[in-house]
Amino acid sequence: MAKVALITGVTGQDGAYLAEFLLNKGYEVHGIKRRSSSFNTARIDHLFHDLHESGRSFYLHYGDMTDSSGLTRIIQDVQPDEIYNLAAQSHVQVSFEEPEYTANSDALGALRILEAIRLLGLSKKTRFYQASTSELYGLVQEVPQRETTPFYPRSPYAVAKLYAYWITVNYREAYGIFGCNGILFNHESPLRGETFVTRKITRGLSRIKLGVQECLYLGNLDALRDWGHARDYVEMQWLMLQQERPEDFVIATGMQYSVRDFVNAVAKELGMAITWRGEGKNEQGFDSDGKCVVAVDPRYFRPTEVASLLGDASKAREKLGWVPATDFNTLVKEMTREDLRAAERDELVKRHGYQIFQQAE
Ligand code: NDP
Ligand code: GDR
Repeated sequence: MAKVALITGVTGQDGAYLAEFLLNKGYEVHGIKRRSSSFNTARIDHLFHDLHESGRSFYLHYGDMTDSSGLTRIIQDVQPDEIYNLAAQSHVQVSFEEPEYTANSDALGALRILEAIRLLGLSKKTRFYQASTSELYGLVQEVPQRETTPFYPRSPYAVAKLYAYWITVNYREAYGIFGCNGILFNHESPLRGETFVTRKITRGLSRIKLGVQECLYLGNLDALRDWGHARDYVEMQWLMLQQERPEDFVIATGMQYSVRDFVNAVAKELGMAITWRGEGKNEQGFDSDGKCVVAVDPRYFRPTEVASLLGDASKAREKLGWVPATDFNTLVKEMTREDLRAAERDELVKRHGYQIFQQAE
C-alpha cells in the first residue's frame, strides 16, 4: 500500500517541490489549496491529472488554515500517514501589515491541524512536519545558530511561527504525536515568490538587462542570509518524518552572503558589472554605461530587521546525512537562467505586442 501524505501550502514553492518528491517516492499525495478568484496552481499544474483519469496519485482539496472544520474534514477523509504543514502567510514584511491574519494562519493554523490529529484519534498513525524557520532566531543570540540557540523573533510572522514551533513540541510531549520542527534557513529556487529578495533580484536584473525594466528598488542591502535550494531542503522535510524518534532539526548551508552579494552575483551571471555609490538609504548601483540600475528605497526597510542569519546544521548532517547539493553560485545561475527566459518573453511582448508573442510561442 502506498503511503499517504497531506501537504498544506501545496501551491507554494516548497509544496510544489515536496509534492513532486513524494510522488516520485510512490506516495499518494493530497494537497490543500485555498480558493482564489484566479488560478493559483501554476507551480503544480505539471503534477496534476484530470479528475476523470484513472491511476491518479495526486489530489487537491479546497481548504484554508483559518478554517478548523474544513481542515478536520480533509484530514478525516484522507487519513494521512504524514502531514507536512507548509501553508503560511510567509512574507515577513507583509506580516507587519497583516499581523492578526498572520497569527491566525501561521500560529493557530498549526494548532488546528494538531488538534484534528488528536481529536480524530490519529495521534499514533499520523506524523506531522511543521515548517519552522530561522526567523525564530531574529535578534541573534549565538553565531552560528543551532537547535539549542535561544529564539528572539523580530516580526509578527516570526512570533506566529514561534507559537507553531512550541505547540508542535507540546503536542509531541503531551499526546505522543510524532511531530517535528524543521528549522529551515532561507531556501530559494526559480519557483520562489517574486517578492522575496532573491527572486526579485533575478527577475528585476534580467528584465533590466533586456530593457523591459529601468531600475530595481530594494531595501536593506546589508542583510546577511544563509541561502540554499528549496529542492534540497524538501528532502530533509521528508527524512525528518522517517526517523525512529521525532526531533527538531536546523537545515542550512553554513554559508552567508549579503543582499548586495546576491545582486553582484546575478549581475555577473548576466554579464553586467555594478558599481556601488552612496550609503544606506542613498546607495545606488550603476551599470557600465553609468545608468542607475539598483537603488535603495527605504519603503522596503522593516520596522525591526533580522540583520544576520547563519545556520549550523551539524545535527542534520550527523543524523540525516544532510549535505546541501546546491551551492550559492549554482543557485544564482539556475534562478537567473529561468528569469532571463521569462524576461525574453516579456521583451518580445513589449516590442511586438501580444499577437507576435503568440506566434512565437
Ligand atoms: P510560499 O509563500 O511559497 O507558500 C505558502 C503556501 O501557503 C502557498 O501555497 C499559499 O497559498 C499557502 N497559504 C497561505 N495562507 C494560507 C491559508 N490561510 N490557508 C491555506 N493555505 C495558505 O512559502 P514557501 O513554500 O517558501 O515556504 C513554505 C513554508 O515554509 C512556509 O510555512 C514558510 O513560512 C516556511 N519557511 C520557508 C522558508 C523559505 O526560505 N522558503 C524558510 C523557513 C520556513 P497560495 O499559493 O494560494 O498563496
Ligand atoms: P526573509 O526573506 O525575510 O528572510 O524571509 P526575504 O527574501 O523577504 O528578505 C531577505 C532579506 O532581504 C532584505 N531585503 C529585501 N527583502 C524583500 N523581500 N524585498 C526587498 O526589496 C528587499 N531588500 C532587502 C530583507 O530586509 C531581509 O533582510 C524568508 C521567508 O521565506 C520566510 O517565510 C522564511 O521563514 C525565512 O525566509 C527563513
